Amino acid sequence: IPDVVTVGEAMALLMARQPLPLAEVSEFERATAGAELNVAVGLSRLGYKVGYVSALGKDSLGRNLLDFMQAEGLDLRHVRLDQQHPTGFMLKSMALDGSDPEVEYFRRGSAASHLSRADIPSGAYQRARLLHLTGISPALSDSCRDMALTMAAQARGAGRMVTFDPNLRPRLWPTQEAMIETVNALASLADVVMPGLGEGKLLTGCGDAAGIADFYLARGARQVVVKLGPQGAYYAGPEGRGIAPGVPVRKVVDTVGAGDGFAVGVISALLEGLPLALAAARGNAVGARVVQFRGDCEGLPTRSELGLQ
Ligand code: KDG
Repeated sequence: IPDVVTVGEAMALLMARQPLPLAEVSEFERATAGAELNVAVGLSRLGYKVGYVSALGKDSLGRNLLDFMQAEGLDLRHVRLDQQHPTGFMLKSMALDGSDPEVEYFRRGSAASHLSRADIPSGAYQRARLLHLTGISPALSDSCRDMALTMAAQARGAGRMVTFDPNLRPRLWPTQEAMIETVNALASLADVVMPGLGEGKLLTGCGDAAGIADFYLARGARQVVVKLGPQGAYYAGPEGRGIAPGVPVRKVVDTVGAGDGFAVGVISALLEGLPLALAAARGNAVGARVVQFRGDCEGLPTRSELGLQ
């Protein structure tokens, strides 16, 4: 039985080696991407058994991802190989000043976008302690949205912990209204909701972190952590509220993946029974490490790199 189950799209990532607009870059470095995959990898590096549910095309990008996921020790029993549809990929620019890089997706019609309710694992996966979801998979297609909502409702109904990162990707949604509606529907099925401050404002209409936390607590969340970037995170739950201060970083190399690193820190700490304040602090520590690496998941630490037993 895995400790954690997550579902999402794994993508090949081509990272620019030159600080130019993507259309002018001639050299790329190959890596991997996918918000839930990053979380899966991070939790696996911290010693957890993670079941990753996904679909890959039967192509070289899919084989490369499978090798990577195997090397990271993920449980891949429920990664389906799709004969008909390709593995998605994305390009990422090199940002030299710590700003968010330019990202371009090639994922429409991908194998993972064809995931559906029929891919929901039964058996051991239904007994995992925790299900982690983001707002990306439900954006991929109607069948993916149905799958994510069904998995969340099942896990919640069975009393398993559900963690949720809205991870808003407006360009994957037909309209902003559809995005807000589905993401908030998923959030209301989660025990722990972890929006960024900007995302939280857009999703709730509230102007500050405390208001965002109140919004989700009133809709069924037990704990809310709002990411404040370099300022750290605001947390609210039954044990109280407060700010876990940000961890200073010498140089921000690439911001992408910081939120996933944050989720890794929070989830691992909650699995260890730590209070939310310490979980948010660990989230900050992992996020701060991830922004110092170019890849989306290269900076995810092992236990000893994080100073843990
Ligand atoms: O959170 C990091 C992700 O943005 C990245 O790895 C790719 O899943 C991804 C997406 O859809 O943006």
